[in-house]
Amino acid sequence: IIRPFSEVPGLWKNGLANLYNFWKQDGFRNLHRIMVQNFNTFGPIYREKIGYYESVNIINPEDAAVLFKAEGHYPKRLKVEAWTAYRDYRNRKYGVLLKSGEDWRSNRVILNKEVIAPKVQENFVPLLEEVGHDFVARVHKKIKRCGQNKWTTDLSQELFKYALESVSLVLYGERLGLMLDYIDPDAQHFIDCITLMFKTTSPMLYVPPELLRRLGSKVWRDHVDAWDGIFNQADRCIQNIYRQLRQDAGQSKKYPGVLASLLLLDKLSIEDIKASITELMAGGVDTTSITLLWTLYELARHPNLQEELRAEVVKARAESQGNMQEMLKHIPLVKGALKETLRLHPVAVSLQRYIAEDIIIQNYHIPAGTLVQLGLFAMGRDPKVFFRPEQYLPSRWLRTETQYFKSLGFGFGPRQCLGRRIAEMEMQIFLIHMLENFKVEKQRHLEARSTFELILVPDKPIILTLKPL
Ligand code: HEM
Ligand code: 2DC
Repeated sequence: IIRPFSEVPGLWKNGLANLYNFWKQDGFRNLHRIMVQNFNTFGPIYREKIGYYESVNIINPEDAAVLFKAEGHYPKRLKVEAWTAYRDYRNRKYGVLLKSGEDWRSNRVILNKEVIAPKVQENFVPLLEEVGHDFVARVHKKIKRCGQNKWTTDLSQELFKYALESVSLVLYGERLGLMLDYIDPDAQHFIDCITLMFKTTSPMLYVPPELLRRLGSKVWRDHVDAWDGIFNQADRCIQNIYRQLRQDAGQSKKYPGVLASLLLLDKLSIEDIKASITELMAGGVDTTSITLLWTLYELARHPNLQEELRAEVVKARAESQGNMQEMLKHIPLVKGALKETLRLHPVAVSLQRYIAEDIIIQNYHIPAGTLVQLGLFAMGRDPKVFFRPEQYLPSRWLRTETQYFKSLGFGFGPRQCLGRRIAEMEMQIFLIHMLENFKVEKQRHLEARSTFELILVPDKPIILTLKPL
């Protein structure tokens, strides 16, 4: 027997009261844990309303499959209104991240060809390898300078620079020089702006940004400053390439980067290209760097596993005679480690879709148009979904047991992460280089947890020690 939508358990009748309770529980930073609590209280499906934000939440992989089958031709995520409000306010175009309908699809199809298609991926490998190599050289230098044959530090700033250098090289075909001793202050400002942009977004998920803007609130002003900084820096990079491209018509055979490829392809308007390139540049920093930081943290906590991964990498290097593209096919455990990191420390607390048709989940009828969220953080830690979920076990991804709708860190389907392949290659190449060169250790008492700042990030600095092998 199928039960009506109105009977889905949960607190959805008084959005304002729920917002107040949410705020009392410090929900802005604990969203992921509150979701786990709610699943424990209400079971595998619950309905909620916080402020003006209404959704149905699910946790099972089988239910995720039902959700994604109903996403329709133009999949739509939760609209992050702070992001669209900024663009409306400054009269800037939406990129692929924020577009919808046919406009999204036509842009996404063209971007897929230049960013995610297997054919272009091979162009990225040597670029990412170069940055990985420079990162290792930089760490060796830091170790020498310390004079203790090791380097103990919070690596997050270094990883931000690594990620920005990598994504910029892929997008622009040019180095920013962030692996050098003295770096461009504008690039550092860009990094700080992204962090501020994410941080100031989360409070505005539950209160309309438009309202905050009219009230002249600080969080809105900081948010505008952050995006201004992001757009200004991206504009400078884009202008630079655009000018160069117009000057030397005699093109070299070398791969020119995603931006130049899109300009030469001439299928999207310059304004559309600029909007999406800016999003790719901004989306490519905190996401991969924090995932790498969590991975190093887990490897430091599991020294035996670290040795196992190192052995795999050494063997892969020998088998592929140093050909990186080939090498990437021989590191299943490294790939498993990255999946395992995203299971326990996902970047996105949830995946969401406004469903295009009515569906039935857990025997409840859910009408078309409802915002349905898959609790990605909660799913990754659910013992009904993963055997011994608290254990970091990369090898669980090698087994033949079903992985049906369980590896969703980058989302699913045509609206999944556009940067996925760049991110995966960038992270794999980074780990290869690090494992070949350093041992990673952590302080005995360090226990970090996730905190929600729109994306999930460590709640304290992760101090690691790198020792040359
Ligand atoms: C979208 C995760 C890195 C650019 C997304 C989504 C997730 C995600 C979960 C939403 C997908 C969905 O709704 O199904 C991640 C993770 C990353 C990562 C875990 C790294 C570990 C990157 C990078 C870039 C990027 C490096 C840029 C180079 C984007 C863009 C979208 C997106 C543009 C929106 C796509 C669209 O709406 O069509 N990402 N991401 N991401 N990501 Fe990533
Ligand atoms: C945040 O309740 C929590 O990849 C909300 O690279 C629901 C929600 C909606 C959209 C998600 C967001 C969450 C987390 C950050 C994501 C975003 C879609 C894309 C974005 C997952 C789960 C991200 C980090 C992009 C960001 C690109 C941007 C900076 C230009």
